Amino acid sequence: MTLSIKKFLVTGGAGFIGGNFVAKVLSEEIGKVLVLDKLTYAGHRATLRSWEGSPAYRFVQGDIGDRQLVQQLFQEFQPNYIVNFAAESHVDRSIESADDFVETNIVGTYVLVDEALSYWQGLSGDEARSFRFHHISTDEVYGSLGATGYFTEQTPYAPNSPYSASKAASDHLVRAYHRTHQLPATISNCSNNYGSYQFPEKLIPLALLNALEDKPVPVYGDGLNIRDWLYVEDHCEAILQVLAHGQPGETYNVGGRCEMTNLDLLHTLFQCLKDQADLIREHTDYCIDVDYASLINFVPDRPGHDRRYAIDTGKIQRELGWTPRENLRTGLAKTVTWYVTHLDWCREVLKDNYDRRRLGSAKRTVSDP
Ligand code: NAD
Ligand code: TDX
Repeated sequence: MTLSIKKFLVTGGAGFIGGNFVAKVLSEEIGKVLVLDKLTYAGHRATLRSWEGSPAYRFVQGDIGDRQLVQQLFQEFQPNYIVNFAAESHVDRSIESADDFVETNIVGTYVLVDEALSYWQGLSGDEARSFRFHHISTDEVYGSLGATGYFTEQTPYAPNSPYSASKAASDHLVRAYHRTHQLPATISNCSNNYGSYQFPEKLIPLALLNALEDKPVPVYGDGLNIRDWLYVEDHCEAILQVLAHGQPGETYNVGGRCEMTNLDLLHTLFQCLKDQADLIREHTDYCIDVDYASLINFVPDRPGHDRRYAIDTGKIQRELGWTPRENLRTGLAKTVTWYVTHLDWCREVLKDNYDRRRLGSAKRTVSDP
């Protein structure tokens, strides 16, 4: 895609989608990037290592809720685009405690959008006209679908987890800053992403590592919950299209047009592992004669587990010409190759952070803090 060289302030750029977005902007020489990231358990400098030393890239460790820091970075860097990926992103963790979700997703987004307004009001001419604040959100704000139908941009919000409720609140704040103050803001609500650099707490990387290590793969409930899977690089391209051609005040739904039950997804993943047995043999000590399907381990369901998500991508397709390039087979094949050849990254990000145990499995009781 074509954009004149721009300055992108990317929050949450050391995370999964943000890291892929930074890689796209820098490798395709679309712009300069300043990453602001708190480096929580989910954010890692290792994800951005290839860019260290590049004159087009700068990293600052900090919180989007730190008003003084945010103000200072806006003034120093003078971004054309602010892209807000920073968030607590894991539903299971939000079941254990929603504190960080409220703090970052709601309060942090409020501080960021509020400071973006002051910054934008200080711009003039073309700089002011072309400035965009883009907020990354999720299809989970729409709640759960029955057997039929799709989420459109008109679907009423009905979030069911503390995570999706906090994302819904942040979407409302961004939208309100456009309606009330005319801040040129856009929002995208995307379905489940997969690809390189995803922290191994989410279904695909967790199942992939467990299967490689011949460990049980936990499947919540009956495994028939449906998600709409999108390869992360397709999501990053959609974001660039929204920045370049999206209308301020608009929301764009982004999805893979790839609905799958969790069980079907896992069987497809296992087939990809089988297909890449030679690569696994070459890069690891793991046994490749594993009956991966036998590792499936049904465990108690996630409380409040949404049954089905499916995105109608008609608007972004019609108005911005975006469609996903990868299908699940090609995207998963790339993902398996990436993880098998980046097990050092997995070890580094998991170390002292997360042992891949089940999170958020039980409803909280009165005695819980
Ligand atoms: P992630 O958990 O991998 O990364 C989040 C990043 O934000 C981390 O680098 C973390 O350190 C950083 N961060 C957290 N709190 C911060 C704070 N207070 N200040 C600054 N940085 C902070 O998440 P992800 O999967 O890359 O998701 C990115 C965004 O996309 C999120 O807003 C998420 O809600 C949204 N989203 C994710 C998916 C998905 O499938 N992963 C789908 C749709 C939307
Ligand atoms: O071990 C598991 N077993 C399992 O059956 C895990 C981690 C998940 N699941 C199920 C729950 C979901 O139905 O797999 C499905 C996918 O789960 P996650 O990977 O946790 O993703 P999900 O809860 O669908 O949310 C993701 O997509 C939307 C991201 O984490 C969100 O940030 C994004 O907004």
